Amino acid sequence: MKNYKQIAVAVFAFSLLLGFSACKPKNAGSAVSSDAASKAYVAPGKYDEFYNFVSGGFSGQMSAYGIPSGRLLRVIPVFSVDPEKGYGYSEETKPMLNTSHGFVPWDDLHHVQMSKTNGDYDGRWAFGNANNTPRVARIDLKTFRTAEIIELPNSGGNHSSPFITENTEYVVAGTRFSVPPDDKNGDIPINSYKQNFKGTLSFISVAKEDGKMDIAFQIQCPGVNFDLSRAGKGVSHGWFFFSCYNTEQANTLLEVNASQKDKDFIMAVNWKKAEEYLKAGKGRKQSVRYASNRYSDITHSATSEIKTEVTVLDAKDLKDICYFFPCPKSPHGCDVSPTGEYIVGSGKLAALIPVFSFDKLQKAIAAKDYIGEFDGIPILKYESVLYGEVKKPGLGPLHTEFDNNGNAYTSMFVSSEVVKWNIKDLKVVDRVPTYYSVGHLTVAHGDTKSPKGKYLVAYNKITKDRYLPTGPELSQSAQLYDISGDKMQLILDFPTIGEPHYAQIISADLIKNNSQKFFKMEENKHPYFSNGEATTKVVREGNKVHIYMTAIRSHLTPDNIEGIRMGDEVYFHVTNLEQDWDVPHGFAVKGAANAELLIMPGETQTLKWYPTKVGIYPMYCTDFCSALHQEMTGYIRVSPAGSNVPLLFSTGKNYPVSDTAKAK
Ligand code: RUQ
Ligand code: CUA
Repeated sequence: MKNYKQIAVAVFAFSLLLGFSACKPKNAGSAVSSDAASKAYVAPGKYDEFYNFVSGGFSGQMSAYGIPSGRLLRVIPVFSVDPEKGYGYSEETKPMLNTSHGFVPWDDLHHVQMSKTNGDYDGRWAFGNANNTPRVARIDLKTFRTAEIIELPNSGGNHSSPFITENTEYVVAGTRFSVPPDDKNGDIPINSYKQNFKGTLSFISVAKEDGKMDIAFQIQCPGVNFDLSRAGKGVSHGWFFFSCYNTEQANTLLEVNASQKDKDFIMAVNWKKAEEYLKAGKGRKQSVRYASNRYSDITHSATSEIKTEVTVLDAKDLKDICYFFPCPKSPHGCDVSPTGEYIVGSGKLAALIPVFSFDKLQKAIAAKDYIGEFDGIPILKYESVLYGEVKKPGLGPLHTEFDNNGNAYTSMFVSSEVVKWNIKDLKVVDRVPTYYSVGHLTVAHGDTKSPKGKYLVAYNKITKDRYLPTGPELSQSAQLYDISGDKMQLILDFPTIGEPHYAQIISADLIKNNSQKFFKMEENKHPYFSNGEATTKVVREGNKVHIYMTAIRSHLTPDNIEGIRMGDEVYFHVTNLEQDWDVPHGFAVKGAANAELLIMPGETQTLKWYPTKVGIYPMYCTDFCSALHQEMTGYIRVSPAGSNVPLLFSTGKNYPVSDTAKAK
């Protein structure tokens, strides 16, 4: 029973974390003062100053809001199929969700990261992680669409991901679950964790011009859980910091067994050094399988390729890449100040917030100020790396972001508050309640070298009594605070899609002027593109029928099709002929078992359809596109297998009845 006391403490602390006694602030309903409404008010027809990209958690999507209004602008489908956009249903987008496990139609997206140039957002791409089947996605902010998804081998639970270096050199992903490497026999006892399980960090390169991602290298690390991370910046550019928990290396009942130690670690990774080793050929080629999926705005189609090799650097052998330093207690967030000098570790179970110094870290490494090793990785002395501790910040610190006046803002899950403290003297200067149990928070440009301050949004895990009830599941809440003054002020609550984890707030100016208005017809290289109504046709190849169709206000061409037979596999390749902003057409046919299409101007999209009965099937445009939208319809005739009804298609004319014959 030697650990009884530790276990009791850990269980108590975790029961707090689980929300049994999460504090509900007093005056929850009346904390918004009367001038708040005007601060969040964006007049009808006026634009918001910022975009807020918010993860959807278990919905697998990302959503874009306007700040300060809290208006939901768009849900961007990323790791889950989305009937609103046909994503994952149209033949063109299905390959985006391919993995080495086959087609995976949903996942769990936790973290959003904007691409950066010189340590600040550049408005080109947003990245997101799939937590379950480990992947990283890149969203093109011209189109607000997922442009690429790359799978990560040697990983399980891709949580400390995707975090980005100051010029988007790398997107980094640390595995949450350590697992046996993919090329080893994984059919081993689970309790051989300590011998056989490894933690892997993936460094994904991002091509400067077009953003294409590739796994540049992986670093194999000791088997622990990697939770979150941040790239160094400014003085610490060239380094990465990862919070690690379960340094107990437990494989069961982690809530107790991974909470034994007073301190876990933050791991500092010298990625410039890792690059040198890679160049010097110190990496080991490992055979693996992972999918690389890319969407083209020219072919309007995605391709999926299975890749079979990664280069792995071993942190144990290549001594000066990785260093641990202790961090109390089960650290979650690991955040880096705007100058890059301070690293803030947030121990979920700690009663203080340790702030580490990059300068001291460098000196401690040079002096080999080690207190030991963990699985071959040196552990630096806590005091040698520590800048100082924020005392009595609150309970359950999770995540920290920064403003432009030298302040840090930390979310406190257990005490349900945001705590503002000064980076230099580590004194708490303000605190404000959240409703309730805040997880992530974000400040405008709050993880960059030049934060904008102004607004902070808290993303809460519990919302009881904030909104009209909606059955057993209540919508999650985001709360907007004005942080421009000395005192933080709550100015707005707004519901979110799915469960929000991390989010970022970016100046609208960086995105709005580049927004793509439509796709140019002359650039369309889709293999089943029709460049006008004159080139529409219906082609039979055995039991496959390809319908080259066009849509324009307010008709489909062809809109009468006969000669389809039972047993046919029918492909509607619909090109939207419009060349103007905001004129999508939709497409649906009765009995379609996958979904509908939504086709943007100049784009071609394909719906695959198996007719299930002989008869007449209506089809129509599903997007209200003009006053005559209800007229944008057509019919398809399906005859029995082996029928001799000729293949006929038309718009605006009728064939003589004799041509269309009767079914045999
Ligand atoms: S997590 S509530 Cu998945 Cu980013 Cu911290
Ligand atoms: Cu096209 Cu309605």
